[in-house]
Amino acid sequence: MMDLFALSHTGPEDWRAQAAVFEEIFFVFLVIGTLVGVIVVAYTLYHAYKYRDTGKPDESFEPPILGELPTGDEGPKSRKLFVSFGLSAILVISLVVYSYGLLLYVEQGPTDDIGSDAEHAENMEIQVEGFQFGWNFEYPNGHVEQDTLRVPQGDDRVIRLNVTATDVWHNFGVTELRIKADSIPGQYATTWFIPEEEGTYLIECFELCGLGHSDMDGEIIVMPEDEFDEWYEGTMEDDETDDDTNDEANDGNEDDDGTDEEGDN
Ligand SMILES: [Cu+2]
Repeated sequence: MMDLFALSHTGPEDWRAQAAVFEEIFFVFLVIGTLVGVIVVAYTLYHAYKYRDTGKPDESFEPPILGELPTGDEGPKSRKLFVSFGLSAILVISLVVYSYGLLLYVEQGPTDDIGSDAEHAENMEIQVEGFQFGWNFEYPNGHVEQDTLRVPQGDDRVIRLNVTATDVWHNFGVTELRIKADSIPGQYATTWFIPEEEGTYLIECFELCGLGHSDMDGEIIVMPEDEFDEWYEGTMEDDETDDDTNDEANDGNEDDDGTDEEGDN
């Protein structure tokens, strides 16, 4: 079943963002729902009019008898019932199969072999960690950034997020990208997006997690690839410098402590 649907989509030309998938599902249900609604209401009104009380007895009208079961082989009335049941069943089952297929795609993402596919080596996996009250993003090179996730623009790459939390339950969501994942200590939830368009997307926490919950915002910045590369390379140097600075600072503290101890003695 999975092959029939979105998982057979292997190339970027077949990839679709979650937003596009959900918009399509919404559109299909809206159209079918409206169509069914119009038919049902029109049919009801038509019969309300056709069988209205005219004050004269209608000889041809056969009211249903209490306890009468439709058999499907006795005249047009029962056939009508079976046709409407049949059509409803076909409609509902098709919708279930259709949306289930798309949801499998949403769960799985456009491709399984992230990172191992040479053509799309620029796919990226980010570790997301929710805490009271913010988000930490760890890049493949080990660089950690708080509250801002920078990614390179490109409609042929997938950004995969591995979401967890350090303290309490949070929920990582970006409305505009239609992505959401539980952020729970000790558990990993995954979600993904395609950074199709440059821009800034608001990250919010969707699980009431404490006093600072409403300020638990962040942003995803989709930036031009070359700018991103430049920034990303810079992060490695920054991290090295940071480490050095920390080491020096620590050395300094140790010296201070030494002096204090001497003073106490
Ligand atoms: Cu939160």
